Amino acid sequence: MAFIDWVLHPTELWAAFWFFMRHAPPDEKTVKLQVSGDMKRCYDFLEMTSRSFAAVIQELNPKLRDGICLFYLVLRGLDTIEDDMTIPGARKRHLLETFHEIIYQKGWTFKESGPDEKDALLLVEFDIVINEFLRLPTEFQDVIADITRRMGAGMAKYTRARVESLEDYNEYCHYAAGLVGHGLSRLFAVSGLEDKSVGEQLELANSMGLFLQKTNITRDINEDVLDGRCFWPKAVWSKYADSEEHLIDRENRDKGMEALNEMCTNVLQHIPDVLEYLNQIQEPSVFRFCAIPQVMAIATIVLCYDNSRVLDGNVKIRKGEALKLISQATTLDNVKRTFYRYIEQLERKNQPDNPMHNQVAKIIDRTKKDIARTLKGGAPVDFTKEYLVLILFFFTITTFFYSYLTEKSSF
Ligand code: D9A
Repeated sequence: MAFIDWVLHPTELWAAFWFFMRHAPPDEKTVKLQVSGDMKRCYDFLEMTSRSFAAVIQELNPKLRDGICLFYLVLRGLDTIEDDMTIPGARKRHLLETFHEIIYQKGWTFKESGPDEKDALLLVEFDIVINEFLRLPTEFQDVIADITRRMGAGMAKYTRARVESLEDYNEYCHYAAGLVGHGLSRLFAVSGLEDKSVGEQLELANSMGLFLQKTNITRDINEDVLDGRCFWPKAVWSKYADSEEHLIDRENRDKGMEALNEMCTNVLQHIPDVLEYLNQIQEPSVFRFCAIPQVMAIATIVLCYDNSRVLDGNVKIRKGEALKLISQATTLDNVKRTFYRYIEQLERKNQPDNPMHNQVAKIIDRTKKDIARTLKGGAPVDFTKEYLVLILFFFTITTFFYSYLTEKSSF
């Protein structure tokens, strides 16, 4: 992150300072220290697959931590096989459809991953994950195996089917992410840390997955098309382009932007379910585990809206912004304030001449009303601007005063 970014975003500088104070080694080490042998190796894998998210999983309540760590690694294993374009179709479908049995096979490993698979090592040493999976309480194993079976079958279907309609799009995202929301919600309930109704409200849990998955699919269009795959539903992009390549083509940029904005609008429809899901969660470490990816997603989708850079390459939110989001994802009210702030940012980006303007304006109004109605103290007021003016004011005063003093002393 460039120096200017920190100067322009002082609140993120503070958040970064707070984050590193809280996460300075050796505290993370203490967690690993408490686990040994294969489970320690599993936390190493977790760090390798996603550093930032690994920290959030390691802060989970001990009743859930190992179970969710292993669920994450089983899903990452399945994902690595699905993403691997070097595995022949029939072999890949067989692996995806039987992965829910493979996780019970002691000693199973997989050494056929393609050279570009970043999590290939996880599959090479997957026998270690299986050892620890088999040590989990059976009710945890049952949930993980059930979700792995249904996700594997869904992914196998879409290895030979394309995402044509909006229904296909919702179905594919259900298999790839909605089921993760289902599985986690059932583990939260099984652990006794959350009410059992959380494990039953699966429509809300599904939306938690769809909001994240659709944000990633919308953001990664350039990378996916260049890799020869596309998860944007044809029913959407074919209105604006003759092919996936034409969609990201600079020659066709205006139409490409209309497609991008329609995809962003599709993601925003899941916001009410996301906030209602988070409203159920009582246990603080579970709340943060659920809230952090969601606030990252709202920041990312607002960044993608009407942003031509998405069609040219990978856009990401600033590191400082991510740390600020993590530091503020502590309570439901704070998360609502974060959503409100980004919805206001979206409102500033939503130009009247944008074909999606009216649809997005409706979602903005409804979301602001919902949040203002349920938030203590009503609609949040964003003091950042005032804060900046204040800083500037003091800066000028002190420089003026300093130059006056130095001048006086030189006489
Ligand atoms: C999640 Cl166990 C994911 N996915 C994520 C991460 O969050 C969700 C994969 C496995 C698990 C959990 C997640 C977290 C908390 C509650 C959830 C939930 O539901 C109630 O899933 C719906 O992205 C992957 C899917 C979206 C496919 C589900 C967050 C994560 N973020 C990465 C950044 C990124 O863009 O991948 O992994 C990271 O921080 O490195």
